Amino acid sequence: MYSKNVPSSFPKNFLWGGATAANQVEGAWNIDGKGISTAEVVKRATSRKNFTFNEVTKKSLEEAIEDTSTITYPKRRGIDFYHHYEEDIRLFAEMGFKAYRLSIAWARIFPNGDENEPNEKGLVFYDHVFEVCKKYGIEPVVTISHYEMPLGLTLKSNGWETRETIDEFTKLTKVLFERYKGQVKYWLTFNEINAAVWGFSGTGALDEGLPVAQKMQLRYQALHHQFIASALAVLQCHEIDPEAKIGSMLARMQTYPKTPAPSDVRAAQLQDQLNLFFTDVQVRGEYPRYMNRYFHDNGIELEFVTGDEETLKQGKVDFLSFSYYMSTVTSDDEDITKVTGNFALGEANPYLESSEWGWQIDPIGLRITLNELWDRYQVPLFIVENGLGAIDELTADKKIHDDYRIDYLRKHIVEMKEAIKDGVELMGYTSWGPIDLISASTSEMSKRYGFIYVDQDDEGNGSLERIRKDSFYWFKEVIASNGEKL
Ligand code: BGP
Repeated sequence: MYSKNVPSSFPKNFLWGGATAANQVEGAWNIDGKGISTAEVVKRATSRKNFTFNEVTKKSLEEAIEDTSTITYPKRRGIDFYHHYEEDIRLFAEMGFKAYRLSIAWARIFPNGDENEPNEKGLVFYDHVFEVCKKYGIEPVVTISHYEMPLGLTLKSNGWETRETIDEFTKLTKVLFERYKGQVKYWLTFNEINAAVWGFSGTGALDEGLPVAQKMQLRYQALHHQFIASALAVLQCHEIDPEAKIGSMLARMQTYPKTPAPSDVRAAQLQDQLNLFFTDVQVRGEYPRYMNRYFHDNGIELEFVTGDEETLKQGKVDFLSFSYYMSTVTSDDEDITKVTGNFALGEANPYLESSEWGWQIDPIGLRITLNELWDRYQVPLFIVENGLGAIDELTADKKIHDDYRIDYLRKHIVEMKEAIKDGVELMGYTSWGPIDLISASTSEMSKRYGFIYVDQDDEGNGSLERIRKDSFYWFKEVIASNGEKL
């Protein structure tokens, strides 16, 4: 539609806020009836470049079940949000948050995954969290499964490898939609749905020792089960609470060709297709054709049952959310088994700087991505993760001067504004880890993203005191001015 009006900035009802995940903040891993989750058997990394994220084997799992250490398994302790949520949400409100993205610990609701009745104490915890959000006028944005599931389902059905897990998920989502109807307006089904093809943290399935082809066969089949579970959740959600909106969530990585050589450009195009495949299914409601060739070439044969195609068609999402941290460079066809952490780092881009963890910082890439996603799908977009993981220094007078974080966020917000002027429909922005939390890829505490510092080290020592960083005051101004004062 032609119009002379070019939007000048962020829409009035823009959802500014922050995002966390249950297994990275809650702690309280074994109280009030909660069962152990898959995230809680992932060991802490021994070095900064060592991503332990998907490194779970049959043997390490057995050890983890025996071991009650929260030092070896930091996601069991988080930052004790379970007992600090009132204080933490009050701090979010002080910054002016309009939205808070959080996730549900599935094992708090169904401790083993396969019970008939939910654990009431788990549901009550989220009742309280949503009540506090409401008190401050903060809209909860709830991820149903963020890199975890009850470990019981790994032991029983190898996580998402088996189709029965769809029923367990559907049981969970029904309980959630009915219980929180009217309180939660925005739902996301799976965090970074593409994590399924990266291994354990996405699938909850052990696949060590399998030849690559079989491993990928298992992961793509597990993903198919998640697609169906997600589509069924969309249908359920619309039926139970017609006011609610439910979206997909993708780890978006913009890929550039290493050179203008057409073969490199084609390699980058394939990478991009392999990244957008997930949202092609969830937004458009069917598998894209390019995947037929990819599956064929890689010896992958998916099992569909009658009705699956129809379910995908019916269960299209209302909006598309995504995380954006970096871009990548490629010169060759993607080998997805290369991914060890939560992202494939790709090749070095000489035009970009990197974080200490090697993530290449690319604000303009965010504008490119926003344009691409909008052009491709024409559904509202929501950036639900973005931020800089960095080592922060607490000064003697208890300050954190994190101008590097402000710089990162500012540059990304500037590009978001440009994309809005380009015509992109953007609903909101929840930056990752508004309060310091346990890293997903390495389980470190010292990789911090927050506006709020948490006094805890990698071994779990510290008072857990919450301290406002310089970025806290900066982000408060950003929200108060609706993105005008950067
Ligand atoms: C995403 C995850 C988050 C989060 C973030 C930062 O992949 O959805 O859970 O942690 O990345 O990653 P990390 O914690 O590894 O720095």
